Amino acid sequence: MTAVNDEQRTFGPLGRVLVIIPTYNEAENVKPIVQRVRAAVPDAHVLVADDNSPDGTGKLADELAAEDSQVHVLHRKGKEGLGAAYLAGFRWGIDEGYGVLVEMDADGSHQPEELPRLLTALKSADLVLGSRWIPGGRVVNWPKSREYLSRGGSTYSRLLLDVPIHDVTGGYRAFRKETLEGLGMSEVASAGYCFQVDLAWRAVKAGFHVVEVPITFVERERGDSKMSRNIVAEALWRVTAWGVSSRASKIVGRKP
Ligand SMILES: Nc1nc2c(ncn2[C@@H]2O[C@H](COP(=O)(O)OP(=O)(O)O)[C@@H](O)[C@H]2O)c(=O)[nH]1
Ligand SMILES: [Mg+2]
Repeated sequence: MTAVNDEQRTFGPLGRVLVIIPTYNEAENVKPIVQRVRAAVPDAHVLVADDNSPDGTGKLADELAAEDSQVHVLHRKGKEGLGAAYLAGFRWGIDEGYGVLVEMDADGSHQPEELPRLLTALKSADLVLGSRWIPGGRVVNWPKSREYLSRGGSTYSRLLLDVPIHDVTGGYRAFRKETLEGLGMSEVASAGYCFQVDLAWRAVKAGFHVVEVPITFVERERGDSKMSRNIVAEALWRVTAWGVSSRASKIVGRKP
């Protein structure tokens, strides 16, 4: 799918790193996660993208930003979903001149201590995905029901969309700025977890070199998951609709 053989490709320097952490009611988690990122990758900057959390997460993030010039806060007007928060964060980061944009949950599931490995892999890739479902990847303290949903969602998306990715719903990722600029961010409408499928699929279709590296995903200890039936339903109908329409266009476009 890539225009040139990946081995022949040269990848430019990474540039400055921005770790984007979307938050909605993460008051117990925001300080520890920002501190862990700052300790694990001291050169990186952090952007907390808060959807006006009623529990005061945004104010706590402001306190962190006041003490540390490498911490920034994007205050959004209300809860609009993970996808919208990331898109706003990506735009902010690209405008501010960062070369690498990282996605990371606030709840500690994505361990900042693993970020150096993702960044190393990005030196010879356009997009790096932290993967639970390749050898070396694992989940800790996850209920079996969540594991089946995640594995099932990834397998369904992989087969239907024909993406060669094992963990396509995961949200621990590092993008080069050029990758985000080249995958048509302005057309992304997905709000919930299918946002992750959407971006990965777009990156593969655009011919970018996408690499999975194993991660250990640790279930949150504090605060509540924002996972809902609506989020699962959105992912199911959107992925199904994408799969059907891309297959239909392949059949129509096929030469006899
Ligand atoms: N800004 C923003 N962040 C969100 C929203 N929904 C979820 N998040 C954040 O996205 C991350 C992943 O959500 P989480 O509830 O842990 O999902 P789970 O790990 O699948 O159970 C966390 O940092 C949440 O605070 C939202 O609507 N807006
Ligand atoms: Mg979580």
